[in-house]
Amino acid sequence: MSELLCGRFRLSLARPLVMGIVNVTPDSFSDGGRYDSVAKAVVQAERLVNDGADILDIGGESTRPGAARIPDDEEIHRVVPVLQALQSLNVPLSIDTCKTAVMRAALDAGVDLVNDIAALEDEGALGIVARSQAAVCLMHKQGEPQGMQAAPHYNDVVAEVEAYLIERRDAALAAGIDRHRLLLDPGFGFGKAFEHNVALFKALNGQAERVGAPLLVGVSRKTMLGTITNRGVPAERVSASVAAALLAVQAGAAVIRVHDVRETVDAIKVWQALK
Ligand code: 9MG
Repeated sequence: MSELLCGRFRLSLARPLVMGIVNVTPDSFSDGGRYDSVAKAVVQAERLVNDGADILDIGGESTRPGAARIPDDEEIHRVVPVLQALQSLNVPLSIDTCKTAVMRAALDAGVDLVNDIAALEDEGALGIVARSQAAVCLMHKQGEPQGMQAAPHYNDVVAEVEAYLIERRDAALAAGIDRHRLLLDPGFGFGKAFEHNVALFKALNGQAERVGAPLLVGVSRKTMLGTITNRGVPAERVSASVAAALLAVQAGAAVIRVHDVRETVDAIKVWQALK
């Protein structure tokens, strides 16, 4: 049975894992910055754990399309106190960052997983993670969050995304990261038009085998679901997100990154009992 080596934890992948999102970002696209202080982030994290989250993903810089970048020290200042406060929860903690300096600070604060939308491309990132015990999620994106949705272009989106994931997997392995520490992610909504996201979603079946590592999928409340359901407000996309999460786990996703943990956990339990 496959396992994910994840810092302090060995996580069985015999059932899909639910990663709950904790944004410590004043401009977060779906929660409007309600959890922008340490105390509020901790309350949010505890709620997600009670709702059944297997992993908490803590992010200090918004990655939504058009979001502004913040300096390294500001991001560290936002996330490290939250990571320190959450250590005692005894739940795997993930840091959502693409910056080497933030990874270093988060690893020093005891983080168990590095969730990098830039697949450890920042200078020094591969080495920092290799020297730790943390798991890592390597995600595909085209362009940068500031302008990535302006004109995404692919000749064959599935082939190009999978080739990139294989290239970054091999870079991680070459740096000394054990394959049991790896998750790969096609990166829904990151430099992808609606039709690219649909083609990628329909290709999830068998993708983990093709790219050689378990998949993390994040579609929670994203624009592609708003387009399908005609819901312009992210918070109104909960049912759509649960439906998409179920389809993703049915197609073999190992980890689902979600805002709505309780709803997703219940749906996965029903799927497992009745499938
Ligand atoms: C930070 N973040 C936002 N969306 C994401 C997604 O789809 N995957 C991963 N790994 N991280 C994401």
